[in-house]
Amino acid sequence: MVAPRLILVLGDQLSDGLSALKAADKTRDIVVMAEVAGETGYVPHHPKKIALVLSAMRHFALNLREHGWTVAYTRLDDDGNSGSIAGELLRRASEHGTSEVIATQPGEWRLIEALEDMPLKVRQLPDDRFIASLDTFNDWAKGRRELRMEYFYREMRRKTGLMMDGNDPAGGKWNFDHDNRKPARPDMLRSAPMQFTPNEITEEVLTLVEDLFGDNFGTLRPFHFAVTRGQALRALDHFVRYLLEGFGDYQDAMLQGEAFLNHSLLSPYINLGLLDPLEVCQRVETAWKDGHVPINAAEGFIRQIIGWREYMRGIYFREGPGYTRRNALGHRRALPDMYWGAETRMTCMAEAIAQTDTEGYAHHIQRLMVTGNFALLAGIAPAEVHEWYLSVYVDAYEWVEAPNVIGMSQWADGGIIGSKPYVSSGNYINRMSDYCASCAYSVKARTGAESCPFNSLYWHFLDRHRKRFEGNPRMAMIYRSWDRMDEGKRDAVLKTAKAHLHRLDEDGVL
Ligand code: FAD
Ligand code: DLZ
Ligand code: SF4
Repeated sequence: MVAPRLILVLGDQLSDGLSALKAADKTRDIVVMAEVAGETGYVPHHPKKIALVLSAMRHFALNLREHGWTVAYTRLDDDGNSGSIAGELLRRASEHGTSEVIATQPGEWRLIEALEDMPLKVRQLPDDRFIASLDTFNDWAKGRRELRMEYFYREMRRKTGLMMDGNDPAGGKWNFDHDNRKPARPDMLRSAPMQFTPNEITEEVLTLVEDLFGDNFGTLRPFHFAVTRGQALRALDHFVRYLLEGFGDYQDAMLQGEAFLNHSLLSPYINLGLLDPLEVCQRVETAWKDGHVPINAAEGFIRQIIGWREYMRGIYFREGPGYTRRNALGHRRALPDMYWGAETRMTCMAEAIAQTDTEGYAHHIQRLMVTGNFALLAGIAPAEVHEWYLSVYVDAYEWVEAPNVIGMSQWADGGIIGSKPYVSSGNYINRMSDYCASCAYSVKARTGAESCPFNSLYWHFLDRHRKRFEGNPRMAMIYRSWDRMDEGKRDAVLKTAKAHLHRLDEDGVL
């Protein structure tokens, strides 16, 4: 008899069409899936994230078995669980008398290297659940002085044909962002993302996670995520029907007590492999073609997926394993306790972090312009910021989290992703949200203990990194305004920033 091969399916590879499954022979091979401490513990993941991954894995394994696959599944609390993916492969290899493994390339260098180092014959196939292969991305990037997402996105529109009129973009423009970015109105009625009641399998996982990870940051219950492809498809349908219409208009808005607004909450499902990015975009395109949603909503949404998501992955793999250690601005401050829930008087930070705790979710602008902006202005070590984001969001996997944090948010890669840092004073947050009206700090003030910390920290950041940024044409105007301020005022702003930072270091909160 020919020895079976082991077919590795990781927790975020839950796709029927996974390249490792496509290369396998159902009648001969054994699918290996393993809940292991190495994966549940490489960062202190939010309990909702662990529960989502484990429950989705168990459902996926069940489905594979129903379709005739032999699955060797290890539960986290099984006796003999070796604690790592490599250990489980070795255990199964010895059990089944084989030394051959077929895997789909993991989304993290750490695991790619672990598979390469194994004393088994491991074949890592490309992960083709993306629109651009890594070769396609590298070909696009080769020889370019700047890797701007917008140009990559246009290539992806051409490649997929999404919202194209022949060779031209539908509606005559590639990008409708000037119609977007409206602030939210508190009286807007909108539906919430779809919620699912946990079944027996999920309940069992929730109890396990409660026991083992109850001390991690984040609230486990209530748990309403989709854990199967069928449920994820229903969540997609719900988003397209009820929320997509306002997606473009309100994608940058922030509102107290409203975690989701018009956002899709689909990233957890796409990243797990339950939804295919192209099918999601095609569904959105159809809604636009059928006249159910405006062009700015459909184009804005599709750009996030075939543009930003694909681009981020390309950068992560192009830049190599050292990317998460980059620190172009030399930031060294420890991550303050505020990020782990210590009570803060800053309403914007309190809102973003509280919903991160309860939901394992914050939308893009909260991640970028509230928690990310604050960390950058305050000079927090990017590696600590990276670890926080990787831990606390249910959709966080290194291939997508690291370029968003190290590159886009913290400018720690020295400008590969962003030509200038995403920094702003409190003004931006005030414009896009209703946070400032109920904040203990004054968004109108730049100096004094009660002034909005973003205001003085913004200038402190620009002043301390002047050498780096003053030659950047996109930042020249800002430096001119700083220089036009009278010297006494500038000193007072910098003194206020230092006082805020001192308090942050002393108390861990502002
Ligand atoms: P929507 O607002 O509904 O957007 C639709 C989809 O577009 C998302 O589901 C997602 O698949 C995709 N998307 C949008 N923006 C991005 C982006 N910048 N990069 C990649 N995909 C994007 N996204 C993750 O999936 N995992 C992360 O760990 C992650 N960390 C982030 C950290 C920071 C500091 C920042 C600024 C952004 C991060 N993002 C991350 C990107 C983005 O914030 C999330 O994809 C989005 O908030 C997910 O919520 P949603 O599904 O409701 O998105
Ligand atoms: C995130 C995660 C968690 C929490 N647990 C597991 C697990 O027990 N077993 C597994 O195969 N995968 C898990 N994952 C997903 C992996 O961490 C993910 O595959 C890698 O980080 C690569 O993206
Ligand atoms: Fe945030 Fe400043 Fe507004 Fe307070 S005043 S909510 S700290 S931006």
